[in-house]
Amino acid sequence: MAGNGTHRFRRTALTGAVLATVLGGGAILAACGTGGQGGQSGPSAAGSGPARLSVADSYIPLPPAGGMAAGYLTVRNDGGRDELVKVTSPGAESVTMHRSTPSSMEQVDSLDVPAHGALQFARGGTHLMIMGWQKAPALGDELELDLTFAKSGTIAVKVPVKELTYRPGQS
Ligand SMILES: [Cu+2]
Repeated sequence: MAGNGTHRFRRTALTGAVLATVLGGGAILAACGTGGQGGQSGPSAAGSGPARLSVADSYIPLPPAGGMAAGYLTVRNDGGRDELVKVTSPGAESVTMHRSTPSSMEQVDSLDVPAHGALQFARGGTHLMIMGWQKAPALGDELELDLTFAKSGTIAVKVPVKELTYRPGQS
């Protein structure tokens, strides 16, 4: 019974919204900004649902002299927004998130995973810095990275060590 009432109310609200659009485009944006009118906005808005994450194209180019290595991967998201807040590895002392700037790079504390989008690490852009390897990396090794997200918890991925010149899409 209550459900029916809600449905009917929604339909009425929608009709009103369409009418407002026809009458003047600005009205809708203004309504979104204030929020909460009639108790119908908020939780069901696009992009606010749970994040649905998967990790693809992960690799670590073999560092020339062991020691410090970079790591790259793509976090895909078929749901609402999330945030990568920490990366650790059982096989390395420290993993940090870096962003390249035109002249150098800077460490960042978190990285946005946009709703229905992707967080992409790539050469010359956002990357991981992996230091203090327990065992010097070699071609064909895999390093576990534990990616912790603000909402989705921790996702563990096994990242392969590839040739220094490797790019995703090559084998
Ligand atoms: Cu860096």
